[in-house]
Amino acid sequence: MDSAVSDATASVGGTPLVAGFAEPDEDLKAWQKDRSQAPIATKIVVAGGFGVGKTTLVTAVSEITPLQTEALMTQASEGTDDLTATPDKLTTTVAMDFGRLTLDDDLVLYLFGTPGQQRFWFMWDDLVRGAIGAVVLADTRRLKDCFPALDYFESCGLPYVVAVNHFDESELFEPEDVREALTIPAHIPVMIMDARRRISVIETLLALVGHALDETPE
Ligand SMILES: Nc1nc2c(ncn2[C@@H]2O[C@H](COP(=O)(O)OP(=O)(O)O)[C@@H](O)[C@H]2O)c(=O)[nH]1
Ligand SMILES: [Mg+2]
Repeated sequence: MDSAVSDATASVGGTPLVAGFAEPDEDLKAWQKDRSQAPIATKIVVAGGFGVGKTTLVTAVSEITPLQTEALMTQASEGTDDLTATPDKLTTTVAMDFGRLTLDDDLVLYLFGTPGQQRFWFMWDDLVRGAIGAVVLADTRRLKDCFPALDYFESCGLPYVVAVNHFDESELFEPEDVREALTIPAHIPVMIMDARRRISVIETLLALVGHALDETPE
C-alpha cells in the first residue's frame, strides 16, 4: 500500500522528480539525504457531531488507505446514535479515523477524526495532544451537534476553523449566518464546503493551517 503511494508521488506527469533513477541511491528523496529538508508533519483533528461527514472528509483526501474503525451499526446502537438526518448510514466510527495528506512535498498533514459519540469523550485529551488545530464540521440541520467540539477547543485553546459540510438536500447558508448562529468570534474562519470533494477539503485544511499559523506566536 505504501509503496504504491510513493511511486505515485515520485513522478509528476510521468517525469521522475529525481533524475538518474537507475541508481538505487538516487531514488531517495531530497529529505532522505538531508534531514533538514524533511517535510513538516502536522497533526490535525477533525471533529463534529455524529454523521456530519468526518469519515467522509478524511477518506476524500487521504493518500493512504484511511484507517477506519467503522463498525456496522446494529439495533444495539439504535438509542445511542441518532440517524434521523442520515438514515442511509450503515456504519459508525467506533474509535477514530486516521489519514495522511502530503501538500507541496514539504508539508504532511495527519488527519485524526474524532469519534462523535459522547461515550468516547475520554479519548479527546489524547487525540488533541500535539495537534496544530482542528476542523469543526457542522451540518446546518443540526448545528447544535457541534457545540461540544466548539466548547472543547475554546477551552483548551486549540486553533480551529468551522467547516459547514453542505449536504445537497439541505438549505445553503452564508458563512456569516452560520457564524452568528454559533457565535463564532470574527477572527475564526467559517466556510461552507463539501466533505466529499478533495479540493474543497484541501481548501478547508489550508484555511486551518493558515489560521493556526496566525494564532501561534512565533
Ligand atoms: N449528500 C451528502 N452526503 C454526505 C456528505 N458528507 C457525508 N455524507 C454522507 O453522510 C453520512 C455520514 O457521513 P460520515 O462521514 O460517516 O459521518 P461521521 O459520523 O462524521 O464520520 C454518510 O453516509 C456519507 O456518505 C455530503 O456532503 N453530502
Ligand atoms: Mg465517522
